[in-house]
Amino acid sequence: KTQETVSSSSGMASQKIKVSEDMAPGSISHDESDIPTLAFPSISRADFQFDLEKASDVIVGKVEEFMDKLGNARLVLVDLTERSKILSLVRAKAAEKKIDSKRFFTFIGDICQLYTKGGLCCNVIANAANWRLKPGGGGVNAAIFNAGGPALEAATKEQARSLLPGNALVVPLPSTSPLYSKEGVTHVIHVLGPNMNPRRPNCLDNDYVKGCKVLEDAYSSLFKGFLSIAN
Ligand code: AR6
Repeated sequence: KTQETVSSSSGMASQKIKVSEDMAPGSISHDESDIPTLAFPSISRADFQFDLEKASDVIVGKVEEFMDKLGNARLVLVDLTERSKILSLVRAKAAEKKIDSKRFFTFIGDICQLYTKGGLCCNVIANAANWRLKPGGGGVNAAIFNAGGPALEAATKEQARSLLPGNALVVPLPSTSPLYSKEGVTHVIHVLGPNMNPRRPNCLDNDYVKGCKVLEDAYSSLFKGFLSIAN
């Protein structure tokens, strides 16, 4: 008996997993939900106004660096619309570097509804947070705290009250959170990226030497945090 699960809302990131009862041990079996998967937004790209080309270079560079540590785990860069420039740039640069598209791919959709709306199973999602780790503020932070409910807010407070730029915080999600019960998300990783927006705290005033370093640190902390859960 063979079943196929196709998870793609866009056709851009088509993942096809075959489930077969007579597969050899060790080959891909089970369904997609068994594969540790981190979905992450492009950190600092919108409200924090980080340069698009530089942000895409940092993402692809860091993904490449972590590829051989992933085992069977997957990394998925998410954005809301098919017009997303960061997704197309990252896809092109990842293809140039011949990064394995089964281990790293892009996906269009709301990071809070990847399973229910997109059919993509992600046990971990990353948040582009603010330094106070507070709900609201717009962007993906508002969406994730809203979807995670009071359980996410309480679990976050238990771990820490603030975050420095370039750092990530792994928060185990209580099963009472709708993100857990509906979407299958067991952990949220808050990440604080560099800020280039003069109207937000700790603005780097276009210092991209520092900015790129902080963004690289942010993705390193994020991917290390994910691997500590996945392995
Ligand atoms: N699903 C997937 N991607 C999203 C979603 C979503 N629901 N919402 C936004 N994005 P941003 P930052 C994408 O602004 O630049 C907040 O106010 C978006 O298109 O969320 O790091 C916090 O409180 C973009 O590609 O994060 C902080 O103060 C990416 O997520 C500040 O914004 C990041 O955009 C952080 O700013």
